[in-house]
Amino acid sequence: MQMTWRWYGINNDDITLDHIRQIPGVTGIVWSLHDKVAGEVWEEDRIKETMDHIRSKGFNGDVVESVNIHDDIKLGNENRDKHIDIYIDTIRKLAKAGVKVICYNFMPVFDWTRTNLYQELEDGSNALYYEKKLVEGINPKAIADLILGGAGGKTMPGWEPERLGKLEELFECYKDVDEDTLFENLRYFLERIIPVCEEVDVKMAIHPDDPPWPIFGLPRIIRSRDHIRRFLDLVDSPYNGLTLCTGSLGPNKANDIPAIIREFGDRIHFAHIRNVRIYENGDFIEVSHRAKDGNVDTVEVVKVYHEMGFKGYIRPDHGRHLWGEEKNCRPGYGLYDRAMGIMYMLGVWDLLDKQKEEEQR
Ligand code: DNO
Ligand code: MN
Repeated sequence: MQMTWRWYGINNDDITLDHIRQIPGVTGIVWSLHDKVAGEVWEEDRIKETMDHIRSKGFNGDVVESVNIHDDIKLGNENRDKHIDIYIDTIRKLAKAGVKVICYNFMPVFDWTRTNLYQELEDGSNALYYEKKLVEGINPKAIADLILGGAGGKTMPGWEPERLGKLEELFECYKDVDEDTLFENLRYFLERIIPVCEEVDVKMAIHPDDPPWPIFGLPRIIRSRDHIRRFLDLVDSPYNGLTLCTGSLGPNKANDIPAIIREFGDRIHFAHIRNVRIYENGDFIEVSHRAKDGNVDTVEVVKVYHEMGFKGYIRPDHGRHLWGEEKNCRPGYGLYDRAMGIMYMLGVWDLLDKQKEEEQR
């Protein structure tokens, strides 16, 4: 296992690499060029500048999250090949710079969706919250306004104001795209990119849909054990793999996450770990990484990774906002709760290492 931290880039993150150096056990920085919208070319010098900066602080920059996919690819329209060519160009450039894993998602229109970015918890901290009824009752534009308004101008991956300005048009384009069509469009994309990934040794790692159910009538196809199986079978190559995000699969109690990790372990290249608390009415809130605080058995999750000798990358995913970060930090990406999450995971991991050593003696 290699512990990593998601960082938003030079001059784009209040949390610097010097801060991150002080968190025990972190060896890698998960990065992206966050000003790039889906379909834009990534320049080699920008990639090099970021990689050099990351390496100068003693980290590796092996994982990029994300290179976003243009809607023309998800829609499977006549412009898709042009956008796939650009995607391949980015894969090649990232490989040249030493990147090993690319995380992406295939959610139409919206990336992760929440109704309140700063919902207060009983301890006075706050966190990302999803109110099921609200999403069922309002239109997509209202959600987009709510999220972009709440973020106070900070870049948030998947929520690019440029793209979301054209929501109505986008929804119109997706009106005939159902689950099967979306799977076919994903297959087309993978069949073109995976041979390149095999050639340049870059592993693709799809991120599950968040929340793990369809919203606003849009299909969502990476959200359960069966969906993941179908996805992996589209192109049966180790380079076609997963980002296994416990917080994204977590809000659906039917998802047995430890069992999913056991089953698909050899195709997991990147593990996102976080916890969610699910309420009876289907609402959920993001809580600390501690297993007892929510519905995801994070201890069991770490245990399964340990048992299988997981060699991939792990990062704490979203955390709560605390100790002055409330309403100030990039939603889900404060310093303190994620740092505590790392210590929690490493605590479990180190104990398991010790037990294993003792068994072998
Ligand atoms: C939440 C985050 C996601 C992720 C993208 C990857 O769980 O990990 O927003 O960054 O979906 O494309
Ligand atoms: Mn995640």
